[in-house]
Amino acid sequence: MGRVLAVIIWILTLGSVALFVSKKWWFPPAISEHAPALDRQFMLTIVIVGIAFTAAQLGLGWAVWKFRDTADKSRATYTHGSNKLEVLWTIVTAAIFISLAVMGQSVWASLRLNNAPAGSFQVEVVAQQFSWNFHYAGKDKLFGRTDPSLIDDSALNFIGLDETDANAKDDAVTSALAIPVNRPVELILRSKDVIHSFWVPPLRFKQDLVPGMAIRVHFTANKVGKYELACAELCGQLHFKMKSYMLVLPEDEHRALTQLSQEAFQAKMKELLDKYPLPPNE
Ligand SMILES: [Cu+2]
Repeated sequence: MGRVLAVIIWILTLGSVALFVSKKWWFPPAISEHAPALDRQFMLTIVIVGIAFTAAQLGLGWAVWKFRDTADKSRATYTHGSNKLEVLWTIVTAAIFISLAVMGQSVWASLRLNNAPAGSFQVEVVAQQFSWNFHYAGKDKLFGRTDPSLIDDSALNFIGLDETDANAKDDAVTSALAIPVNRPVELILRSKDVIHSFWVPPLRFKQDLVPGMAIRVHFTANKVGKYELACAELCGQLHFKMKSYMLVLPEDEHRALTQLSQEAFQAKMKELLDKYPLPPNE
């Protein structure tokens, strides 16, 4: 029985490693400037923990095999273990994990803690149960005033835009996100109710939206196309319906779109969403 268990442990271990090595289920191709650095970091982490996992599980199988029940009825010996070894592997593990965290932190922080580059295209994102609102500043590049007391979902004023504000005249609010290619984009993320999470897997970008906060993040998408955008936070019963699309458009097509006022913007957006197909593997 001990031998069978050992072999099962080894098969399970090698089988799970094979799933990763084969890359049968893997990330979609990346579409952002920071993605290669993030993917490298991910790869480094998974290789290191993969080696540790494999070694530990093969060792477990070896122990199960070696110390299995046999005809030998002699008493087992008690050992307290080795303090030296315990200190050693704790230090080695801590050093590896702290180094990985420090290395990964630089990419993460560069998109969140630094200001967005000058000339970034700004979009205000307002999440709610269970939809996305993207607020564009329009021709004047100034966002119209918003006020929570003006929020009226039945009148389709999901973000409480003050229509009497001059800056709001050319603003547009849509349920899908349109950004320019190869130009930094700054999102200002807010939530009306609970915590949501903005997630576009090919962008390698995920960020929570927290009620009461305006979280600024930035990134640069470098491949034109249509991509799925999901809420990655279980935010309520209809969480599964909280999905939309992100369009990454050529600069001129994007400029033409953002010059349009609300109704024309909506119509054009619909047209563009039909024009661009999803990447084949999605
Ligand atoms: Cu959500």
